[in-house]
Amino acid sequence: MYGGMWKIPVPDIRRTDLLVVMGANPHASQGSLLACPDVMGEIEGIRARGGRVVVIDPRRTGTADRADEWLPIVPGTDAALLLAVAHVLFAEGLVDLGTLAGRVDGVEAVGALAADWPPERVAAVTGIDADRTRALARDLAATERAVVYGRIGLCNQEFGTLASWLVDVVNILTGHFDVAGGAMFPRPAAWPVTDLPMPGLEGGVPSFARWRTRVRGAPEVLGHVPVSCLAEEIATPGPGQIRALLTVAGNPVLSTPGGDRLDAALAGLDCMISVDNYLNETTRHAHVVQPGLSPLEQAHHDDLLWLFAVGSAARYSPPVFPPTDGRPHEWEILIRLAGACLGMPADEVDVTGIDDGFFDVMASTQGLDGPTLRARYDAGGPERLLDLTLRTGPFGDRYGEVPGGLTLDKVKAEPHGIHLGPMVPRLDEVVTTPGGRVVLAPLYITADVPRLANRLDRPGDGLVLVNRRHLQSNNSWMHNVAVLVKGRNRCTLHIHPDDARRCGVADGGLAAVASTAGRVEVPVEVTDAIAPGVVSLPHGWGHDRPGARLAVAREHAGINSNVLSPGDFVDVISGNAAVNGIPVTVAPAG
Ligand SMILES: Nc1nc2c(c(=O)[nH]1)N[C@H]1C(S)=C(S)[C@@H](COP(=O)(O)OP(=O)(O)OC[C@H]3O[C@@H](n4cnc5c(=O)[nH]c(N)nc54)[C@H](O)[C@@H]3O)O[C@H]1N2
Ligand SMILES: Nc1nc2c(c(=O)[nH]1)N[C@H]1C(S)=C(S)[C@@H](COP(=O)(O)OP(=O)(O)OC[C@H]3O[C@@H](n4cnc5c(=O)[nH]c(N)nc54)[C@H](O)[C@@H]3O)O[C@H]1N2
Ligand SMILES: [Mo]
Repeated sequence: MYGGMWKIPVPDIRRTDLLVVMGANPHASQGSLLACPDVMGEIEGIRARGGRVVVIDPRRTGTADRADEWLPIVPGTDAALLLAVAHVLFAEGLVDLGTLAGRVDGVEAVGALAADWPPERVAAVTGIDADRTRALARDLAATERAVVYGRIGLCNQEFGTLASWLVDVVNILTGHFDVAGGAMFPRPAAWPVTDLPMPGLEGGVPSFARWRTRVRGAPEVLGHVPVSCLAEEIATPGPGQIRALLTVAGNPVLSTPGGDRLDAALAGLDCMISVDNYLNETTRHAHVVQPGLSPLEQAHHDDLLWLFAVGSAARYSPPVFPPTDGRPHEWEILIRLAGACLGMPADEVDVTGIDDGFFDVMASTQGLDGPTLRARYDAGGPERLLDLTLRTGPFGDRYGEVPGGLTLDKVKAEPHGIHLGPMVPRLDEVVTTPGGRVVLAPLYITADVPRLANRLDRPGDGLVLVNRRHLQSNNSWMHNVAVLVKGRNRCTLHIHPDDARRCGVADGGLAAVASTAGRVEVPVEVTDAIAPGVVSLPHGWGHDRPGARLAVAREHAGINSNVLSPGDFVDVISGNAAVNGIPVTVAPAG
């Protein structure tokens, strides 16, 4: 739509008057692709200034509890709801692109698609009244500062691409795009590595399915294939079989669909190297583990998340503790591994040379000569790169050309960081499609609408499983910290009282949950904070594998919910796993 996969708009929650949250729970996650200090305080601020917050989620989350309205939706049907919203916008003449007028291609194409999706057609499937859908469309159109925000519950589902695309479509059709209070492209002080041109996106035009996976034939998307293919690619013999694996800060045995099958497959690799601080469910299979320094032993300036921050700012944190045992920094480990993967003996890799070369590439994208610039620095590594990206970023001093501009030294002198203002319109700068126009209706995406139409005719699924996050977990890796796991067991099945009664399970009892992929036994928590027909489990638990060195986590093991995620239940056009909306059965265990 905009010429690159990292061009992701974020909701301007500090200035909006109507926030529609779909499939996100900032109360737990603290904001996803939405970096904002005190994110819930800002969301409550919308109501405090007379605005409104609507949460569309199958669960009544902590965010929904603080909103004006909770609309429980049937999992996986958000794309249908949003197409109906678009339908109303066109049918009632409410489309108004605002500042984007004349800069968007494909508006008519979206109108033609949406014509077939009146709210009445989808209400029975989404569970949201046609009248409510119409009112939502009218409110979005009539509110000067309004925005729809969709996150992981929207993309990690069966129609993830369509739903995520339609969030932007609705924001654009209602004129709430690239303007204050709408969806905007943030402006990081230090430009991130994601600004580099992407292979496979030359000229801003993506091509897909340039190759397919060996076993299942899944199409490549921007160089990626579904991680749910990994176990079969390792386990299936033949030419092209994966025999070596490098993991960096990932725990896919717990985080990916069919994690139990991946667990078994990893044991058969010829070579596995993990860069990780913990010996956990995944890294226990590694032949070599390279622990980087702890985050507290390293300096920090974020490279990625400022790209999704509601304001511009820069902040540098020095290490809290000096590293004690002379271990290398993670960036050195990674450069050495990269060299080794290219066939160099690990101890002969020219770490300094590769670091210099990378600096030169980064400098050249700014029209600067790397070797000349490097002569100004005493040392290489991340801080030299950070100084470069700050100084050549939107607030930088461009090495003296812009007096008073930012440098790393200036940022270091302000331990609490430097505020650089709210988001500003920057469509022209960001969009790199041919002609610099927003491609509102990419064919690759719109061709998926018939699959969604088929979903409308599918009989009801019975119970479906969705995911939930908790403030005190971070995916799988906070569970070995005693203070974060003490108290009530959080790895429980949430189920509505009506469903509990029907399935014969009781609060505090043990339930057997089964899908086509697997089966787990898990304690039950009966709650009305979930829609009937939906159950929920958190992911990232299941710390009972032998060989992991996680003594605290083992005491609070829980179950791996991804045993229930079928690897072939994917959002077909992205290949991304649907870990939400999985059909399951629930019965008393034993
Ligand atoms: N404390 C904490 N913070 C985290 C993380 C963590 O594990 N713990 N993880 C980090 C990561 S990696 C990410 S990606 C972000 C994610 O951050 P968020 O996107 O805010 O993720 P969740 O909190 O999982 O909220 C997703 C919501 O989607 C709902 N949902 C499920 N299926 C559907 C559906 O079909 N439709 C709709 N409308 N809703 C649905 C779920 O009920 C859930 O409330 O959080 C990050 N922050
Ligand atoms: N069912 C279900 N599955 C999901 C999701 C869901 O909502 N539901 N969410 C999905 C999402 S959005 C995501 S992002 C993935 C997350 O999946 P993963 O990224 O695989 O999971 P994490 O638990 O975050 O793994 C982080 C790893 O980094 C290590 N680590 C921590 N700090 C450091 C460090 O400083 N350096 C290094 N090198 N390693 C470190 C930890 O020990 C851990 O092994 O899970 C996905 N899986
Ligand atoms: Mo994530």
